Amino acid sequence: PKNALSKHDVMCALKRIKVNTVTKRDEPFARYDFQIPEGPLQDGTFYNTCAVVSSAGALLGSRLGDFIDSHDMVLRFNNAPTDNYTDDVGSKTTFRILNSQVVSKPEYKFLEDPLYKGVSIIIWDPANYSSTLEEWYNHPDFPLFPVYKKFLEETPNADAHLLNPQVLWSLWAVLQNVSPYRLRRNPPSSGFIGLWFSLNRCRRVRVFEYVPSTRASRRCHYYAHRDDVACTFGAWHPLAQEKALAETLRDNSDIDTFQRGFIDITGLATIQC
Ligand code: NCC
Repeated sequence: PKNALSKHDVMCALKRIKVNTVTKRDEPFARYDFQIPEGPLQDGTFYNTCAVVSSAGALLGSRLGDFIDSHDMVLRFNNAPTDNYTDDVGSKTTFRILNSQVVSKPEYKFLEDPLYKGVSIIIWDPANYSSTLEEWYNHPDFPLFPVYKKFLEETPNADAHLLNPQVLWSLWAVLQNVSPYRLRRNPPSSGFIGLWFSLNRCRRVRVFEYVPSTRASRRCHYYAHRDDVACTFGAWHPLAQEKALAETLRDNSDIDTFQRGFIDITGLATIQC
């Protein structure tokens, strides 16, 4: 059976996928003089405890803010705010993972909004399965590259990197390998990218309202009124598969998971493969 991978196998599969971001020496980015910072994200800092805060509506009323802020690193997604929601989601942000819509669509004001200043940023956009960086540059899903270039030029000490799109398909392959049925070839959600990134950088990772707790509702985001169950269970992203996999990796109690609303996963550094 295809779903016979052990937890250890899955951890090792995730560990084999390296945090690969575009460098200023990669073409075509070198030729167009993108001011991509030299070092790895946050200079490669390794953290003790990390909080990955999903944007799920179920965070509303959770009062998990202080607990989230007690982590050494806090990772958030897209335009998810903390102002006005700190009781439930905390106020600290170390990283943001952004999809290319948030970078490129004027409504998100990526260049102006203080939400994107003073934090480290990982940007992703899906290239075709076997595209080169050159092909990706010419045919991104959303027109992120000119905006990213401008951000690097306008933001002193920007720590903003592009995830190599190959990583997305490597992550997708892990999801496919644990799935008993065939997945559509759509990239994982920002949430799964954040989970994988944190497992690489942290001794312990807590992921908030990714595996839905008893607070789960039809509400999409904690910060907006819109109802849409697809946000929690997936439509385009293989979200249900991501969450099923994440649930198998947890080593905390059912009370934590389903009442308090977080899963706890050991980082990849100590896993022997
Ligand atoms: O909604 P989104 O994700 O920004 O949420 C971030 C991550 O939190 C997890 N999540 C969210 C809502 C929910 N009810 N349950 C959850 O578990 C998911 O893991 C999700 O990845 C994205 O992944 O980038 C996504 O972005 C939005 C949207 O582009 C941004 O919010 C900007 O407005 C996508 N929605 C649309 O394109 C309409 C969404 O599909 C995925």
